[in-house]
Amino acid sequence: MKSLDKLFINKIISSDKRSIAKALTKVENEEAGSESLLKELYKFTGKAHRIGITGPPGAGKSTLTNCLVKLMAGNGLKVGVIAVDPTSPYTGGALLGDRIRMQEIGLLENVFIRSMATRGSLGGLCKSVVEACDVMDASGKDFIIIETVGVGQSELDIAQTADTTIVVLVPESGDSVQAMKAGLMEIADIFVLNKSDREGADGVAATLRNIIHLKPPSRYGWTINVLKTTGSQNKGTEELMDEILKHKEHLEETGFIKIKRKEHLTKKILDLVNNKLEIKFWNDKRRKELNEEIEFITDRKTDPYTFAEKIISSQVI
Ligand SMILES: Nc1nc2c(ncn2[C@@H]2O[C@H](COP(=O)(O)OP(=O)(O)O)[C@@H](O)[C@H]2O)c(=O)[nH]1
Ligand SMILES: [Mg+2]
Repeated sequence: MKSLDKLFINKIISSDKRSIAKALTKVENEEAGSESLLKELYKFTGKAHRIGITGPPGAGKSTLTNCLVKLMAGNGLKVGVIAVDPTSPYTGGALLGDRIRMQEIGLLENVFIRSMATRGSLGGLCKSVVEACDVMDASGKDFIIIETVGVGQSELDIAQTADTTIVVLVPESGDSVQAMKAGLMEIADIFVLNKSDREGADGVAATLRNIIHLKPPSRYGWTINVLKTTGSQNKGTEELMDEILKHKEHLEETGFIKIKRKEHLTKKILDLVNNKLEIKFWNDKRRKELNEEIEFITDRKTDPYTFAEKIISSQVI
């Protein structure tokens, strides 16, 4: 490794904000050398506890993140935030007041905030988010919060890197049913019913508790709780912090943290290999072959299955 690279690595692991920012940009844009950087950083990762916060747009994820970050930083903890949300206050999508409030926390000494755009493929985004987490992890963060807007597959994928996943819902009708449909029930370690200042909050919380009660017990021996918060008034957020710490301790005491992380890493390696194979496989020659044959396939002169088998077994390099 070049001495310049070594210096860069050292700066990242000693939590130098400018170097972290530079590393994140490198990784996000898949610049040359980003993979060797990640290779070097890997041995410094694994110390941060990763928290995923997901839920519908406007549920209060950023507001709650803001509260949690303040609590953590107030206790001398180092925190990284990754916001994957086009309407995130970090990226300027939200109301001005919210935006200013959120940017404040980025100025705190031990806090690093990064927003990531939802451009490109979801798979690509997921890879970037996990890699950004690794960079922050290596930089010595105690906690990393990943905020994702819960509308599709992305939050399910991103749950694959989180140690603790929080699903945020609001007392609007149909929300809990929606959450069940979207598969959010499967990934939640903690349910938060935010905007509890609104009417009907108790009823929805009770419904959620009933739904959870019907579920088979979690593989990790953990009981999911439903917490009520009013993020905009900083209410219930200390209880949420306590619940996160309780979940962290539970995973550590039972050894499930290692199992969970092994599963995450297995998934990551499968994705990595699939991705590399795909890029290698679809070289110019094979793409050309596909472009040529698509005509015949469309005209029913041959079928996609025969073509797929043929191209896989062909020796084109
Ligand atoms: N009434 C009420 N409003 C809230 C609460 N929490 C957040 N908000 C507001 O809801 C809006 C969306 O919040 P935000 O955190 O940006 O939601 P996100 O899209 O999930 O990140 C903002 O205007 C917040 O001020 C709450 O507990 N009660
Ligand atoms: Mg947000």
